[in-house]
Amino acid sequence: MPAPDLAERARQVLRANDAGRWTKPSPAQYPHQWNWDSGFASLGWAAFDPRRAALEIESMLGARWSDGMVPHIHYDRRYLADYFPGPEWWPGAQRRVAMTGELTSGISNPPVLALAASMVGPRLGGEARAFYGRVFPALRDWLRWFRASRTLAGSPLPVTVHPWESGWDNSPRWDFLAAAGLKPRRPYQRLDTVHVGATQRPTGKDYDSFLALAELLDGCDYDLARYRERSPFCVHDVLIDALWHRAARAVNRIAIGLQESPPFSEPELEEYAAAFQTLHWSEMAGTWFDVDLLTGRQLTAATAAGLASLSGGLATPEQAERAWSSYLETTAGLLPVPTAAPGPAFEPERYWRGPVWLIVDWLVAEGLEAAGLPEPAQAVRETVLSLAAAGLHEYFDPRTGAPLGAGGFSFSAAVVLDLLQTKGKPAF
Ligand code: 9WN
Repeated sequence: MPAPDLAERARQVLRANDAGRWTKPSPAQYPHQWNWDSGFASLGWAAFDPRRAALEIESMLGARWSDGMVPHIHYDRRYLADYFPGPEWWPGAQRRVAMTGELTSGISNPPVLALAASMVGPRLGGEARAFYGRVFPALRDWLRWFRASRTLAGSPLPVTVHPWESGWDNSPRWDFLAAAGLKPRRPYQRLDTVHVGATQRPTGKDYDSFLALAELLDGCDYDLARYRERSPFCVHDVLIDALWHRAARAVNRIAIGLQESPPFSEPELEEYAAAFQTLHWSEMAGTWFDVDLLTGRQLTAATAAGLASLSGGLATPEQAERAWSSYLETTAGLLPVPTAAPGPAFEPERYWRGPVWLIVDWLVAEGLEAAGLPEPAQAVRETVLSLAAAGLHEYFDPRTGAPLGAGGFSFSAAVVLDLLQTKGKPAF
């Protein structure tokens, strides 16, 4: 499909999903504002309406908690009946919002939003400084929250407490959770299989675990130490950890442009980067893995999370080369980059268990480029554009490229728009 036609289709998706101050991820399936979705969506808006991009970021930050946390869902009161689970599954969250009346979930998301702010700013021309001035304090406080409220003694890396927080809900990365056999106390009715076939969604067992963890977290009043004692799910998520580093560097650059002192010192970032490598890199496998805090072991499911973590800008060129070529080998014959590699856990049509997600490809391409591998980065970007031509869906079958999941998907459209235009310079 010619680039101008694809760009127009992508713009139409964002316009159709525009809820005013934020963008619904998809018209029917996800009617609220999601944190990392808004980060990606802002990159798409920035390609043709930079002020709307700025609003996307600011509206997400408007849902922050008073301790700095920026939640993964910012509920839209108009559509509460259309999505499950609603804010009633996170009652404690509603007491913690900085702005009275906002409704949110009780967990966070990969900090793409901070990185996106540094990419949107340059598109705002003379309005960039004012935009950075408005978003800087909330972005800084959010990143500090990861360090203040989500670390345990002995490591500077944040702890992830829920598969929804990772954004990779039912990935084989989190299959160990099933063994705990969690069930929520309350009965519930899913709505996600109304618009998308059940074979493409998480299973009933997955939902039991997701909801039981939400109850557990809320029951612990979102206190990490208490939650850790009771929960089977406490991990160092390789992608969140990597993106925190990239986001912190972006926020430091924003601070410098505003003539403020950078909130994250060089020694702090260096200590963080060293901890990331020690904890997540596997010399044997040649990639980065998540770590289960309960056992202290790496979770070695063969997924694209390690490759996506290249987007944190923490890899040496040799590591990036190894991680890329080994994943290519294990996923030979499939379109790049399947979220999980063939093996017992691989399900090419089910959500995060194999399909290609364009946002993951975008992150992988960013990371390959940052690690000095522009050719594979370009190949991944071309795959994004050719998959998108088949429909701007939520995810794609890695065998055939067939579009799957919800249609008219904002973050898929957004990364396409970003790739079709010349890159903005980072911050100022
Ligand atoms: C739960 C909105 C979100 C994405 C996630 C994706 C999916 C929600 C769901 O949709 O999760 O947060 O209901 O399945 O897994 O990455 O942010 O697009």
